[in-house]
Amino acid sequence: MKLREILWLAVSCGSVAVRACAGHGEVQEWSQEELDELERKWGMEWGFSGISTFAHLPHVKCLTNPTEDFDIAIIGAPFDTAVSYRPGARFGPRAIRAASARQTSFRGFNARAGINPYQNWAKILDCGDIPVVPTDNALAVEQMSTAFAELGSRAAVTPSLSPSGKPRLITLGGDHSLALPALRALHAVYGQKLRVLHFDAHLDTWHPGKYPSYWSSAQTQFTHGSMFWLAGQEGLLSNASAAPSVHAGLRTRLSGGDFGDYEDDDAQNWVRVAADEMDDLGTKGVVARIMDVLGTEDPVYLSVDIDVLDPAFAPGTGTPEPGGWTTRELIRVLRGIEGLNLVGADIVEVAPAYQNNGEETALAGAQVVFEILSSMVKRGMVEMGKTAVVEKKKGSVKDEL
Ligand SMILES: *[C@@H]1O[C@H](CO)[C@@H](O)[C@H](O)[C@H]1NC(C)=O
Ligand SMILES: [Mn+2]
Repeated sequence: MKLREILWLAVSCGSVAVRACAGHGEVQEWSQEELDELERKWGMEWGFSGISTFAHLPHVKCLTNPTEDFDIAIIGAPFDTAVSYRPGARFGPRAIRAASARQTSFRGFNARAGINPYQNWAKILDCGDIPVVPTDNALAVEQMSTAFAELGSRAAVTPSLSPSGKPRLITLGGDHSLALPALRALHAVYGQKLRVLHFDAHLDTWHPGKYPSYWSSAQTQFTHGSMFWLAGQEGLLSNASAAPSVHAGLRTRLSGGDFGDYEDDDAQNWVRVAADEMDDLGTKGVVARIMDVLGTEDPVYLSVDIDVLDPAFAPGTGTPEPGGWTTRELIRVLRGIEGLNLVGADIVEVAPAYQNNGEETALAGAQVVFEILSSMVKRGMVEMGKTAVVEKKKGSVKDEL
């Protein structure tokens, strides 16, 4: 190649958007109009196309991009080595992302909520997964705590519409033990004790000694049934009797021959809503019970164990218990509690290996995330003084919900 040609290439290839710079001598810069046209032509994704991120959201590895900002992030924690029964929730984040494929920004209007969380004020990203080690739980907890604290302490893009100006994380689990590192991070970021709303068949406030074994170690203390006990011990949870945390959907068997587990739970400042109360109170009554206790001001961490649903609706989970809520009931309850001041959330215990190809467990998990996103975005709209879109029904009165 002659020197003159090399110089010519250096000049013409210097700009970013050039076509055929080393080819046949034809050089053309791409205008913004042309790039927009390409986007219109090829940028669209069908539900079933594209690389699997949550709801086709942009994917950024936020942990390796410290300057990336967001209002709400989806973050995967593929960790399942603290389970007491079936393992497999490490595949939960992948399954939930795949099951979210029919959530798109262009058809993301939540008719129950009256907003489209994907076309509103909030910048929402899929931040990928924390590379949690599967071979050392002490290290795994340290990794998760560090990752949640790092992401959670960034500045929100829209601080005036986010609690304390901080962005919010929605974690795709993973087994339920990840709530401990999540609460550690929130306690550090907000500098205060947290209240928890916990949907689950199980208490998860069990003293580690409630899993009797001659063989124990520091590591055996940390399980997906003891993490709220541990969080209480560490002083992460509100211990004021006027500001308890709430379990909802309970139907677990208890230890031994009495209600000792409930007494331990009372002593840890929890209020319990049993699964069966759905029959007696209905979704509105369950919502009222929860909101009466938690109110709309205190920061609340929302933790959703998919086993709150009946195994008929969510068989792909680690510790299934018959007699749970339907997916529709859970969705109605989640819509009803949209006034909570949510500072973070998780959806855990989705273990896709234990169900068929219908993806019902992961679909329910993806829907839970959609409802939580809707509530977080709607809460910001309330801060803005804006309201959701109200349906105009022909010849009928808008129903109260
Ligand atoms: C709550 O915990 C703090 C320590 O974090 C302690 O000082 C306080 O007495 C506790 N309050 C109640 C009501 O137990
Ligand atoms: Mn649980």
